Amino acid sequence: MSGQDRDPVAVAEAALETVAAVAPDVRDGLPGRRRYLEGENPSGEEVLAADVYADDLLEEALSDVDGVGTYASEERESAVDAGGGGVSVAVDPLDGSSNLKSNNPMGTVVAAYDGDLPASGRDLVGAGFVLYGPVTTMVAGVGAPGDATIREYLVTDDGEREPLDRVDLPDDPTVYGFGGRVPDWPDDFAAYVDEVEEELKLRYGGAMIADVSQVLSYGGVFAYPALESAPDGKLRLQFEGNPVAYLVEGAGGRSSDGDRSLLDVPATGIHQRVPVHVGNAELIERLESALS
Ligand code: FDP
Repeated sequence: MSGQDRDPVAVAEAALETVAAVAPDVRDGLPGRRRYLEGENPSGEEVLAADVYADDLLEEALSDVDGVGTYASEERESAVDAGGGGVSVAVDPLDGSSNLKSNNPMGTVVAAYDGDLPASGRDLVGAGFVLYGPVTTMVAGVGAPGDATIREYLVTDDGEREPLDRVDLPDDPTVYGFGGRVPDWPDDFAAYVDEVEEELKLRYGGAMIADVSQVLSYGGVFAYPALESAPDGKLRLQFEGNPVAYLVEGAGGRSSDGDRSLLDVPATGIHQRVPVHVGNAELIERLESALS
């Protein structure tokens, strides 16, 4: 059986295991790579030496996974052909890397799509993230969206995954975190925030994956919304919006671009941006009403 014929869910599982295996090397490489390099990534952001280092490690390891046909990353303009066909992996090698300067948490995000990129979130066959916090953990699931059980793992120093608990959003939400400058928020979003801050407490750390992890742990809502200056927001659908939607929806929550599940947003480009809102279903329903 050629790699291209391998069960896409098995390929996604192997890709997630590979990301966990590389995570200790990514983490170990951070201390000496906190400086910015010249130039920008395809989204026009500054690039740290650590971004490039993590991207190179992940490209090499994931391209070797039997059944992975394409590797795409936030740090590269175009996808890399890893044999063609099969599963496409889309990776944010260091999500929240501007936190490296202040030594706050960051993550690695991976999305495995059964098909060519750009792909719909409905084509996901697995997704996960590594969180480089006080402890290195992974939150991940495989299968079609809605079928996946989302689980947290401890990532050992050897890059092995030790299963911890199943991840289910707590029913009683407590935290919120919203990106973007307050004067840049559209009025309807700002009105929603006024309501939410009466009920929940602010937790915003500036790395999507760390902020989403707080929502998964405590319940609540995370958003990087549409801004007056950037109607599509900041985050990218293929690398951030879709995998986070897959995980939060799999944990019993909801995702939205303001109107519909992020998984239903048509894919138009590898680096396309999208407003991201994820969290407890009731909070996302209220958000959609506020923005309609
Ligand atoms: P970063 O630019 O540090 O990589 O992916 C982009 C991202 O971080 C997200 O992880 C994070 O949620 C957001 O940008 C933070 O943006 P702000 O600095 O505007 O808060």
